[in-house]
Amino acid sequence: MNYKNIKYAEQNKVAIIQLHRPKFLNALCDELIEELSNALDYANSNNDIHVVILKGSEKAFAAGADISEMKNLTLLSHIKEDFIAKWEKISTFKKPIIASVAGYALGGGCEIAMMCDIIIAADNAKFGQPEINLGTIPAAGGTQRLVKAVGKSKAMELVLSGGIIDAKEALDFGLISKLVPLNDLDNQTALLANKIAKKSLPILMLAKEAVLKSFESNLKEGMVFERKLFQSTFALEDRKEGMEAFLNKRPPNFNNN
Ligand code: DAK
Repeated sequence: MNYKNIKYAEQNKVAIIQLHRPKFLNALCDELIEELSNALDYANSNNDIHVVILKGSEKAFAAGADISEMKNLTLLSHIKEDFIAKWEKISTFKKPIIASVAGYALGGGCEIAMMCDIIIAADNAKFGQPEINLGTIPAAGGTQRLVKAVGKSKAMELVLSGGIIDAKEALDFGLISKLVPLNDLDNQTALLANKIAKKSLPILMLAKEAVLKSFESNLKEGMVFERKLFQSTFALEDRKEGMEAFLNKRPPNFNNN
């Protein structure tokens, strides 16, 4: 695969996608988003891949959408082309995806991190939705997912002031699941990814789908959905294997079916 703005690698059952536009702090230009979308399609179609890690550089996960491209957009261009579709490839990706964040995760950068299932951040990470400073507002979930992650008051503070929070504050508010030293970020992300990658792929996908449902449904609907997915695990060999392995005091040998 010949990418210009990202790097793609596979290690065991984990795909690592690195945003790689260092001169522009990984600003998310159209071409980068297109490549990211293609890489996710590839990781999705490869049955050996169970987990994806999305990372940037030490200085920037991504400093947002590319402002030099964005400045030329018009209402008409937005109406004619729905730019969000390619961005949403991340939020609709069915396998687990971990954002490994160092440095700036601003605007669209913060939004794509929030589209991922888990965010692990280095101690130099900085999160924010500074679109207000550009005379616009977040457009890839920054007013929606952020509220769910950190609550209304903190989300309002960030969206209305364009302020930036550090990794410690992001951890305190529940935006990230883990804060690690910068020099340990890759290692800690890989440890978690490898742990998840050992599980049954179809069961992982069902578990992810069930958790995501909570964003869109009330508790009662979510519980019904969860129960249906729970029941459907009983049609899979891996459910049988998991329980038999426990009862026979041995590790499970999942075959992803
Ligand atoms: N776009 C384009 N270039 C960027 C950039 C960005 N977002 N961020 C940084 N750069 C470029 C800088 O212009 C500079 O380029 P040169 O001058 O060297 O040519 C280079 O990267 C290095 O940046 P700085 O010199 O500024 O580096 P500093 O360390 O001094 O500052 C910074 C780092 C991150 C604080 C600063 O670069 C900064 O404030 N960047 C902009 C952050 C920002 O405002 N981000 C939000 C962008 S709006 C949508 C989906 C999503 C979105 C919109 C629509 N649809 C699907 C419809 C999202 C919108 C946004 O993200």
